[in-house]
Amino acid sequence: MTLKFYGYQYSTASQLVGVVLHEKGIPFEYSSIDLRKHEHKTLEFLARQPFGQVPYIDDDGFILYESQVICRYLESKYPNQRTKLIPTDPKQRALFEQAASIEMTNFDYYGAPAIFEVLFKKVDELTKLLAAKLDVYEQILSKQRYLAGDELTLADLSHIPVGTLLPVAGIDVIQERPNVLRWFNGLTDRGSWKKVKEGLKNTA
Ligand SMILES: N[C@@H](CCC(=O)N[C@@H](CS)C(=O)NCC(=O)O)C(=O)O
Repeated sequence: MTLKFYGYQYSTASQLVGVVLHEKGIPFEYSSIDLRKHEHKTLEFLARQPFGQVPYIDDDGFILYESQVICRYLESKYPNQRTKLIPTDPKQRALFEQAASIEMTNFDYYGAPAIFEVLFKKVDELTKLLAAKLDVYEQILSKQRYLAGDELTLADLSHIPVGTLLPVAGIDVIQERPNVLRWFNGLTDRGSWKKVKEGLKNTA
């Protein structure tokens, strides 16, 4: 069955998925979700993408969201089709991961909020958006111990540094949600975090 792609023309995350679909030459059926008409907040949409965001794909019943994850999935499903986007050689792969991390933490991290601020000029908006996302975390963590299931993964640990700074900045989005708080306290109680908090130093 043809892959179904749900996105919005002016959504940067949808644009990236579109670029990758074209690079890989993967045929797709596109459905426009008009954010101005709040089509991404309907119950039908939320049943497929609980964060109420575009894009997501439906690959023969397999629903997937998060643009970077969709792109990685498409590459791993069609590794030899048209443009190769993720190297398999270990060193080349590590350099790719390094570049991907730089994009997320050094480029998108500053660029996206700057654009948002200039275009919408809503200072409180980011906090409101974060709170709405943590409502979904609260639902997820009411059913499982960690974000990817009942086992700890890197995805959980990745939340620790920024998560500990939120209350310092007066943003109490974690403390207000019992399951998120239970999960987060479990992470910050770990010896690894305590050691980092005490100070990074040689262990060898
Ligand atoms: N991390 C997500 C972000 C998706 C995202 O922020 N989508 C925006 C459009 S670019 C959206 O749907 N915004 C509407 C909303 O958050 O309510 C991804 O990469 O797919």
